[in-house]
Amino acid sequence: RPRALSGIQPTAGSFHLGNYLGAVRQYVALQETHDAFYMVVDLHAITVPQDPAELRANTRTAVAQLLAAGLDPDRCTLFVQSHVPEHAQLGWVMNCLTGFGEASRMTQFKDKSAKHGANQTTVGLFTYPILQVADILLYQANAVPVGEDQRQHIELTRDLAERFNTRFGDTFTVPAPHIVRETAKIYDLQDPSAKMSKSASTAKGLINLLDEPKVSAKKIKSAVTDTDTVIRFDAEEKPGVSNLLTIYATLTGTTIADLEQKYEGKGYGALKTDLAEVMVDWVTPFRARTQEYLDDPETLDAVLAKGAEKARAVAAETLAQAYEKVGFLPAK
Ligand code: AQP
Repeated sequence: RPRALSGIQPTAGSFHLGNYLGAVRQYVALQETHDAFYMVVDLHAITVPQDPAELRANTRTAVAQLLAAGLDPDRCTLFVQSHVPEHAQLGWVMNCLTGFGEASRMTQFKDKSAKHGANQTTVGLFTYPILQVADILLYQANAVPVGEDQRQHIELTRDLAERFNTRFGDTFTVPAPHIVRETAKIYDLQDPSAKMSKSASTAKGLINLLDEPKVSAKKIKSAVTDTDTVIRFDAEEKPGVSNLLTIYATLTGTTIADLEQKYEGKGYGALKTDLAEVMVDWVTPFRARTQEYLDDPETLDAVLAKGAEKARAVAAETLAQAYEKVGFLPAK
């Protein structure tokens, strides 16, 4: 089986709809076809200021949501990044292989550092894509399910894997991004030209999966569309309506063409009312399942202990090879 690897941050208490449709849904699908490793990337979460107690709670909530979304610990390896120290260890090696200019070209860093300001921007935020390279290469992953915003980081991963292999001999699998075009970028409900994002979206533009269902329904109903009245998919001319159609089709397993037909001659109000209902029907059981996992900390801890053990077995082997290749003296 090919390997898949991906990670999700525990920075907010709740995943948002973009995280789910762009990434987590693909995690669930790939556990059927791949030897899949998924982790909650707490090391990445401290690249911006964090409250320790909140980080611990959010890490648990992230794991509970991944389970609620359909990850099955018997079919994939689910773990917390900091439980596998090899990430930080290989991260250092990768830091030493990356050009400063190369790292400076990461657009996500440019956006985030501009937002935080020079004094609030840590070196950790700068090198976070390089730690992500180590995250992926440790597992010799073939496929990395992510949203469009991560494409550049996967390119960096490929470059560094190839660079290491060329310089030191074949060591790492060169991974490919697994980006599902239709849902690769879910847009802000209030600004359909921007990505739905936990840090950049306004509260009304962002659907948090763990919010009260009626709050999410209201956000759908007040989504920005356009002054036209026809319901059809056109990402250029009608980004707001197209975003709603994408969300609707994906959550219900229908096609956009079917939806266009269903809403022929109907107004935006009808589409929004129905999608709001779809949203409520989806988030209600999702929230309940998440809560069930949170209410059972022993099971959750057992899942993570088993996941960390499985992950470490793979990560330790890769790290040992990489350490040997770069010339570190083996510890006796
Ligand atoms: N709007 C989106 N559409 C599709 N996929 C998305 N992802 C994020 N936003 C969208 C994907 O979700 C996965 C987890 O992302 P993360 O843990 O790195 O979270 P993030 O990138 O911090 O989420 P945000 O909201 O994008 O945070 P900020 O605002 O801080 O940048 C990734 O695979 C990502 O592609």
